[in-house]
Amino acid sequence: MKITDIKIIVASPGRNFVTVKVMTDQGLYGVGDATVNGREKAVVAYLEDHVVPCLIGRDPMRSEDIWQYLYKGAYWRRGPITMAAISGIDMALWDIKAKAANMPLYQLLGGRSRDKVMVYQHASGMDIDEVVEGVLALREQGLDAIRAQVAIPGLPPIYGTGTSTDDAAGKTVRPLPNEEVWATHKYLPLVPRLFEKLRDAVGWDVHLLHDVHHRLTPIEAARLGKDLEPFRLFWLEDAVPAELQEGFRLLRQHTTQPIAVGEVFNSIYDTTTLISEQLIDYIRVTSVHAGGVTGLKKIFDFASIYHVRSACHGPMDVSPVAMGCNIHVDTAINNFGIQEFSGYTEATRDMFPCAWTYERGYLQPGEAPGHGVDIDEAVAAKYPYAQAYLPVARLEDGTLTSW
Ligand code: EZ4
Ligand code: CO
Repeated sequence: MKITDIKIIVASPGRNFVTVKVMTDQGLYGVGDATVNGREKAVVAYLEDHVVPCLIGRDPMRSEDIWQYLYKGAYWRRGPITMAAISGIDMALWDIKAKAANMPLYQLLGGRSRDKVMVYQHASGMDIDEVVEGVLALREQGLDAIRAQVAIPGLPPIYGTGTSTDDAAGKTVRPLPNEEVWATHKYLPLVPRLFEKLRDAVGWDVHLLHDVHHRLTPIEAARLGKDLEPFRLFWLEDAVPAELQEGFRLLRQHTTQPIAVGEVFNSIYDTTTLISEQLIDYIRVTSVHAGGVTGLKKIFDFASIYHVRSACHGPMDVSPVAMGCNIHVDTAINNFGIQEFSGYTEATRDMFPCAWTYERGYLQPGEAPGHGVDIDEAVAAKYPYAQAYLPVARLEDGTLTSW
């Protein structure tokens, strides 16, 4: 089998997606996601100018060799743009391989290790009561795991609380980055109050999660971890900016609160200190940013020997194609933890017909050959690229800060 052509499709059914379609001389094709939210066109240029010309004529079955060719061959290695390009190609190659085998992808990864894939969804609000209502509503819908976020009283809405310019709901009201306001001293006492109320309202059978979104220093995160211990969260996510892996040592020494990180990681080398020193409990890499199916398998297999479990990042900007790959890996590995899942808009679902299914808090990969997610190019053509950015955050005095 030979690769004859690779199409890069950019479309915006409510938000931008970069989709790779690898064509072969045998009529089989594979689909991959290469989206980097807010930097989409950099990946398109990388693929079109530097990847596609090198792959025409190659054997698509050699997914490991092509992964290494693009990774080691780039010389500079890693980085979100390079790794998203590799991820998109890798997903498409695994799709072709599994279609050629006439099997769902999870069979090629070891077969089923579980009956269903547990997800968590997000509840958020402008005040604690609104979040409690949101969590109760998700409980009614069958969710066994729920992430809870609350806005800080007196400050404008921030990302993750459901009303900022670009959050999980995927609304972008203006093309340039929105500037949000952050105040740690107002946030730290608020979050334990939220979870106290939540435990009173929903009890102890449900998994509750919280995303700090990289906004704290290690000692601030340690304080929060200690304060949240009585409420037994499933995890505290992105408690500190993660490029300094050593920051997690201090946090770990101070709290038994389980720790999760990894949505901005793009290689196994971002995880080695955190995993081998057992500084975290869940690794949140995802197929589109961490090297496709091949990258996820390497990272999760490494994590498995240190009792670290998987938790693929899965908001709306991780396309249904990457979500499909995540679900197949989630189904096959032994050390699965949880899968983030925000659902998709109707336009997005029209554009990506898919075999995976969601029902009352759990996902299934489906039995279609390949990863089971396609792209309808006619639908994609109706939604051209629309410039959009993630927000930035400033302290109340105007200092730029992490978000
Ligand atoms: O901010 O995917 O856990 N989920 C998140 C996400 C990320 C976005 C960035 O593009 O924190 O909503
Ligand atoms: Co997050």
